[in-house]
Amino acid sequence: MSEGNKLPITRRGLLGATAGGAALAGALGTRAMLTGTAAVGAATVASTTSARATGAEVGPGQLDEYYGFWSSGQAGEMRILGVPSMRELMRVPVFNICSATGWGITNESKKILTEGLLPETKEFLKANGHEFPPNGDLHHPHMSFTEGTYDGRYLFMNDKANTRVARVRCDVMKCDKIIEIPNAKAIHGLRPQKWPRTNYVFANGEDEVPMVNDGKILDEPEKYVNFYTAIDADEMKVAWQVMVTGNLDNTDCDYDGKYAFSTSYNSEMGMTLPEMTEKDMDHVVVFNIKEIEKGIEAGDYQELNGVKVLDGRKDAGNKYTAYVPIPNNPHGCNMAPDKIHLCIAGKLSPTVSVIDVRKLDDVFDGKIEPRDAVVAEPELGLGPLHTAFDGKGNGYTTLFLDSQVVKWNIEKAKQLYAGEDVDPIIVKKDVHYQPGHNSTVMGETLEATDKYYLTMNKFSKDRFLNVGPLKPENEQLFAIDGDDMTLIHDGPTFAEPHDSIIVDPSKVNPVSVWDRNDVMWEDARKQAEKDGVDLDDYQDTIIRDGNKVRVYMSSQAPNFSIDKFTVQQGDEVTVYVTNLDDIDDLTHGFTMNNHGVAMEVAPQATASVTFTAAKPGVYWYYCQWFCHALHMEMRGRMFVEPRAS
Ligand code: K7E
Ligand code: CUA
Ligand code: CA
Repeated sequence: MSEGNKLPITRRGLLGATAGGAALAGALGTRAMLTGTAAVGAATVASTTSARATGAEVGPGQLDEYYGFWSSGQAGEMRILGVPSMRELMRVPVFNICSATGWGITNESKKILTEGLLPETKEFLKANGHEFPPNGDLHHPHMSFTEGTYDGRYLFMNDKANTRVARVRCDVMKCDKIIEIPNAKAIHGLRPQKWPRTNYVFANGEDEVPMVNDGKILDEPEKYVNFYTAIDADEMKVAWQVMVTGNLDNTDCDYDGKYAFSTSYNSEMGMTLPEMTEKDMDHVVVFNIKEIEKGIEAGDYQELNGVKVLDGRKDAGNKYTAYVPIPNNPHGCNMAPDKIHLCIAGKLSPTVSVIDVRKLDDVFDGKIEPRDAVVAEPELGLGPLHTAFDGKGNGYTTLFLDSQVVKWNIEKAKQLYAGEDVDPIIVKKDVHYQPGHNSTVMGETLEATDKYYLTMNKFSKDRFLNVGPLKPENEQLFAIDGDDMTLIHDGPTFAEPHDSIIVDPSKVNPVSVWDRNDVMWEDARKQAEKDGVDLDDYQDTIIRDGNKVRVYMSSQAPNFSIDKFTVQQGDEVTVYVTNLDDIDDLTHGFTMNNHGVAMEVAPQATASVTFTAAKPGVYWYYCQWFCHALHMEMRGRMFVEPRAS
């Protein structure tokens, strides 16, 4: 080997020198090729080989065993993956603007993005040239529950960046509601109520601000507060809020409908890093749902920005909240499917604190101290962030600093806490690298399984071809149904899937074609009625209404029913497209050249978009979803006449 060909002596170099990228990919087989994990580390090669023997492989054309619903962090969308192949099946725009589907461009999506904003937010966004926030930070997607398990109706998710909560309809996999939460700032933790059903979605603000945040109080942290919010899940309206001491991070709730929980890493109410990490103990706030509902009935609240706010601060002297001391800047908050154990990850403490939720009645009755509800606190490793469960009494906790997952037994952790000489740790596995959230199949429901374990890693370091200074993150899937945890997938992901849930397909049943009566285009239907147009059975119609022009057309491969229309410079033009095709995959689109306009029109849907025809000339519109052999020909012209004046 000449000097120039010599590979540097690194793990990567050794691997490349022995096998070579392509040969290695071949050895890994089809499923690794499909998921793009051609050149991975030595540990993975061995693991993948054994995984193939477990039958976790999903061949071409085969369906996955499970749905995965993924967040995307600062990308603002929700993603749907197939598990175990980890193939990305769909992206559902929520808080982001989407070029492909027209989310944030169509009238239907703009309505959803704006109608739930607070009036003052609309005002200051306008000053920044926006109708709605153009970004979002989606951390926590969770499905609606009935009696402790997923019911396939909705997915709920938070936007930390703009203090919002969104709902996605599982029948069509589109967002139908987004609300901004008043008073609170930076909605982070989010969980739907598990029992008896998701009447509430619980969401906590992370950032502390003055109660009335109007600029009169600024750098006076002692006057800051934080809010915990319960949202009516059916109405998507805030039901109540509770003011708390300290900030809040992540939230979960029990399987009895009695309590909700939220971690606080800043019980100090510090404003700087040294202040926020000053104390050894922070806390978990326990919210007593029945007492809170009673308090509202009794009128024990103040109304703030249209929301009933109860005082649940530490010294408020009521039964709305209890504060359980927890070490040290805790983060993850995960309720075990045994209905008993709440696991709080210590983050700066190497421990997970286990709270027996059955003891909380006694805490609220003053019979025991809050800290007495802690029944185990095993030392698991450095930087514990989140815990997943297998329904077999075990927890799987991510260790951010150790770059490991630790599988441990809850019962043994309790025995250890009680003074017995047992080791609760079953196995530790390296993950690559710096894991945050994790999930198991149906793991946050009463139907938790020990099929697969997913770890969502913040860093990929040297695992993939270098793509520049911004690196992908990395996700790894393990089979956990054997004695060991076997790595079966290792693949990159774009920013930043914080969290995910893995759902049995028996719970989810999306339609393939829209129902013509869907509420999504209710406004278009009403406008059409006013214009004497029946959206379900109409002649092509162009309505002029002052300087407003409404163009109603249909699409049927490979044609728009209108191949040209004329407007005048300065007209406000609304184009309504109804897709008359009604078979799978036959989505059309409508893109108007040079107007920043594009939208998806899926089978049997109506979509509309409004723009100003500003400059005289000829403009072609076209279908941007490849629908037919003559898809390129699926286009037409808009003539913009100079305004006669
Ligand atoms: Cu741990 Cu926002 Cu759920 Cu990310 S949070 S990791
Ligand atoms: Cu219709 Cu492409
Ligand atoms: Ca702290």
